[in-house]
Amino acid sequence: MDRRRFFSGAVGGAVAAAAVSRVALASVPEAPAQTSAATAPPLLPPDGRPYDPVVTLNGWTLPWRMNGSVKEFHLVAEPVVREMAPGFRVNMWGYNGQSPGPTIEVVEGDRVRIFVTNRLPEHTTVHWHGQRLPNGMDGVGGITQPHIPPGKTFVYEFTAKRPGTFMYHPHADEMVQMAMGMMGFWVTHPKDRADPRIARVQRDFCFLLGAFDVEPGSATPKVNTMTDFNTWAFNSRVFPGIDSMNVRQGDRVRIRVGNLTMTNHPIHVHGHEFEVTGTDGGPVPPPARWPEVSVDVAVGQMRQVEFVADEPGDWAFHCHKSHHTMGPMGHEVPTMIGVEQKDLVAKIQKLVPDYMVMGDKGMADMGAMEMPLPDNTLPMMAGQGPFGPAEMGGMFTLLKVRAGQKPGDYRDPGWFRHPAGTVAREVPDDRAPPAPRAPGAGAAPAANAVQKPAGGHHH
Ligand SMILES: [Cu+2]
Repeated sequence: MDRRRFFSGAVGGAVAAAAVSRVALASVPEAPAQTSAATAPPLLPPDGRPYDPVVTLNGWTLPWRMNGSVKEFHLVAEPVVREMAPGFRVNMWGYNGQSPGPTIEVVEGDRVRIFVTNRLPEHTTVHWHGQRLPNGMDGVGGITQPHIPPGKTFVYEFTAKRPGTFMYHPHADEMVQMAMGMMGFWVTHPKDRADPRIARVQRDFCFLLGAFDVEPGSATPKVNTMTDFNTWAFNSRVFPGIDSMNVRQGDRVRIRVGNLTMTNHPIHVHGHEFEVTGTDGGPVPPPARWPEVSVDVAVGQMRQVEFVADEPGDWAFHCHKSHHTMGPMGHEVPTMIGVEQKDLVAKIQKLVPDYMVMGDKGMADMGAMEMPLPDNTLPMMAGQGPFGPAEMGGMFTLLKVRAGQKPGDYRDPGWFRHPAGTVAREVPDDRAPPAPRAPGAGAAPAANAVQKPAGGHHH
């Protein structure tokens, strides 16, 4: 019930950005903050040059103030509590009330001034990843600028020279600050809306890939982790807490993904082929594009993919590393497929009371099982679909394509209603053709032999 309400209320709900700080210095614009993890509707530009705004998955766009011809933004680096999924709250560092920070949207050629206030317990900087700018605005602490001490406000100013997909993040105590969630998205829209390299699209989604090491039962990421991350996120949310991308059938859809984790993520779409139309270096020239259904987003990269959403349905959209679509789990769990463990478990639990076993028929059991979990931890595989448990977590969401979705409507349309006869279904044994086996194949292991014994295949 909670999840349903969360999904359906995510986009339609009020996401008014409240001004939480009246900065003493009159020349510094207010710093809006956002406390809801719902996907905010696109921020239609109230002034400045026109553009087609993006939608940040479980995030929002930072409002600005025009000062003469300069767009002024105010970021506040600060500790935040991010609800990574309903009931799972994590202490992070972020910007303006959230991790990741708000998306910054500007237009090619805009003069941009960004005030950055540091409310962290240690110094920080902001690096504008991918931008052409004066060297002293590049945000590398100690190299191109002094660090921003706690309590101080610095200002960055440059012209957004080229259109494309960018990110921002600290270049100060980087491993800790990024492990704590400090990152944000930046989109520079083309000045010329008829730019032949950049199609106009009906839906333009963006999010950052994130990895955290949150010990089950705790609420603060470990910051010295280098490889053993256990919580894989789109915009610091994990499935089933990630909103679906809801589009109208026939829409041209753009999805922009940035990777600030420490490993690569093959991002995969079901039911459609996409083209990479832009990278961290800018638009890909149209003759250099090719269709595919997965694109690897390496560390520090951004990729933007586009396709026409012409197949109605609820299509999975996820990282294809299968352990990145799972919630936290122990790293030392042995494979138990095929192992009879009835008696073993009781014996081990006498020695190790918390001992949990991986299922002897795979791990699908665990999606349905109510296991005792520490407080503030996600089930390892969660999410309920219309046909049962989804056995997914982490970097997973849905692309929902509907003929009836209105232009500009981002609300969740609910589960897809499959036309009669179009869902995989059970058939009686005698309706199935014979199942040939590879010549010389051995007998199936006992644990897999759930069906009637095949017979005649023992050599
Ligand atoms: Cu991944």
